[in-house]
Amino acid sequence: TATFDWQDPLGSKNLLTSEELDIQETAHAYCKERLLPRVIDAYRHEDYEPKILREMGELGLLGATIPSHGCAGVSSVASGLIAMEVERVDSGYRSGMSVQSSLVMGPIYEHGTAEQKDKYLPQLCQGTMIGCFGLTEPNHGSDPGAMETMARPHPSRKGYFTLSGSKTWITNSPIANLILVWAKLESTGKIRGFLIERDRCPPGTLETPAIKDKVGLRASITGMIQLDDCPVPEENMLQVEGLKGPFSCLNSARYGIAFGTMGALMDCIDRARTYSLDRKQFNNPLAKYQLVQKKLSDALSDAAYGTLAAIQVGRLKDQGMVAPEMISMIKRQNCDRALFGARALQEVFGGNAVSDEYQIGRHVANLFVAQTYEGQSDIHSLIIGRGIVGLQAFY
Ligand code: TGC
Ligand code: FAD
Repeated sequence: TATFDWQDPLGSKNLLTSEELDIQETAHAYCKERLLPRVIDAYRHEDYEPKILREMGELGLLGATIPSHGCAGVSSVASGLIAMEVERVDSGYRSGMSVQSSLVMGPIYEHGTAEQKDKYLPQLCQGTMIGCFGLTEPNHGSDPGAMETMARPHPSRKGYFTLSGSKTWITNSPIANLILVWAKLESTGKIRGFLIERDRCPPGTLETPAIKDKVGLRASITGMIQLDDCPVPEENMLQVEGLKGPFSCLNSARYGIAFGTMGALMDCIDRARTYSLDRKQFNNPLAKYQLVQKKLSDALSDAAYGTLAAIQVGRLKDQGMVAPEMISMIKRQNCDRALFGARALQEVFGGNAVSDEYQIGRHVANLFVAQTYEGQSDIHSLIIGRGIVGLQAFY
């Protein structure tokens, strides 16, 4: 008979190929040796080192599902396992990687011209160029279709547009060289994607101030994008029209979050298990008490179910059989359960949970953000609800 392995309770490793297991091992070793030692200081000081993306690039972790331009061309499940290992350390590090991979390289690969792919993908893949994805605006978050950022024909330069408007809560924007902005074309009212190269922007037309003093995701860098008649050549437009442009890429990014949050939850379980075995009250280790075991059981069951669901959806994704509602289901469920589990396990640490040395509070604060960005959980409830009854409840 098989023995129960709490680190892989439902035997999900049986569903992985040897290549996927190797990729997970490579990512795990990097995260443990290079990211984990940095994270407490990075989180304390809101310090994101851009060289992290270069390190990830060297290991082939960026844009990993893309099969060309120097990228690794691995399965969706393998990319999910990378997200899981990175988020086991910190959601902020996964966030920086997700944006680069799914939200900048993804749209260029899916909707870019051959010239755009050749120009940007190799540098993005190596992490020598950093990208960001600007969809959310100060007045339009859950409802990006109502965006105000506008692209107009340049008044004097033929073949150019000017972009005006502002985006907020944009991961990587203060350090990005390549800024993907979704804006409405004034002539058609249709949403288009524009690749803005920071170096080519005249002074005063592009600002990307950082948003400081965050209470979560402090190990990633977040900022605004402020555009004031910023000139962008027509050749830097993506070849897709409408909201399906940003949303087609969000499917991959949301998939990465669904898988990644299971890494954060597993780290909470691991830390709470160790702590509860070491810490004694009333002459017994905390781990001996039923209420503590229930918290561990609940969280581990959620992590096991969430991981299996993410593997299944990844397999369907690679067969071209994934519906957006499936992605919404695992994004919502895994974020909600990871946040719930992390919050319950925080209690196991008692007062020590308040010290950042125990690392549990960091996951709780981060997982609130994971539940919020790329469609807050209630928004995903409505996407799933629309899939069930065929009626949309957004407006
Ligand atoms: P709706 O009418 O539903 O759709 C408009 C068009 O878009 C298409 N579409 C999709 N296509 C592919 N995949 C999807 N998941 C899609 N969802 C929608 C749809 O087919 C339609 O196409 P067409 O050709 O018919 O025009 O649009 P709506 O305006 O009613 O949308 C409502 C809603 C709520 C579903 C949507 O706006 C939504 O999901 N809101 C959440 C906002 C969001 O996710 N923002 C993400 C910002 S980026 C971010 O957070 C990055 S954090 C990164 C990090 O640090 O890790
Ligand atoms: P709102 O849309 O104002 O929603 C507030 C609340 O109202 C939510 O609980 C929501 O579920 C609820 N709500 C809204 N509409 C409805 C409705 N119809 N029915 C029921 N409830 C509703 N965006 C980017 O474009 N790029 C990025 O790189 C990026 N990175 C981010 C990084 C961080 C750290 C954070 C915090 C956010 C980031 N975002 C990014 C923005 C993120 O996607 C938005 O915060 C998110 O989409 C929610 O939008 P909002 O904050 O404007 O909330």
